[in-house]
Amino acid sequence: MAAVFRCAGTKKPGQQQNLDGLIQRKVAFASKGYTTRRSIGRTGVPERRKLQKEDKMRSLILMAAAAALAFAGPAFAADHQVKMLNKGEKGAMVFEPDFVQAAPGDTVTFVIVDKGHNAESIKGMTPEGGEPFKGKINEEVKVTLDKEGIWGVKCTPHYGMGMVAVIKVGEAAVPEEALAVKHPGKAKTKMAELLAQAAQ
Ligand SMILES: [Cu+2]
Repeated sequence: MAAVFRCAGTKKPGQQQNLDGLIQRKVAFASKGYTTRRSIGRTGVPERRKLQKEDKMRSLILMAAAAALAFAGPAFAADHQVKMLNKGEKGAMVFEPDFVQAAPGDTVTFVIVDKGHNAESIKGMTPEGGEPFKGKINEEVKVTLDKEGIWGVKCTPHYGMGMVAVIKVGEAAVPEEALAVKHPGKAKTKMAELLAQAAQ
């Protein structure tokens, strides 16, 4: 309010009235919660709408920036979907894809597409501290990959037919223990290929 008195001496009576009116409008705006950071023109309502619009725009921009930060951050976890199929690009009885590169904190979901499959972690092929899992036949399994390392996964009834998959979490090396695991039938060569891929 100090400005009012400072200006008053230099204003003619009419101008003083205008100034008083302006102050009153500012006070009215302030009491309604509107900003008084900038001068408010004679046309009260359109100016107020303009300010509201600008405030809305500002908060939208802030929200967009916050969302962009959240998505760009390393904490954003992905869900990798692995289909269980009777026939896939690589032949009969397959996980597709059969190799997944994941980041710690990601999840992998074994999706039921065809009946008669399951997803089970292979003994000796789990990251240190990783919780082994075993889905029932026709059960969708979602696993949280919170530990870096290598997961070997099999479909129990089709293990010997080579229905296996490897999930690599982070930049882990393939441990000797995982390389030493014995696999039946076609899973033997299939797993050797997948572990070679994981070692790259
Ligand atoms: Cu299967």
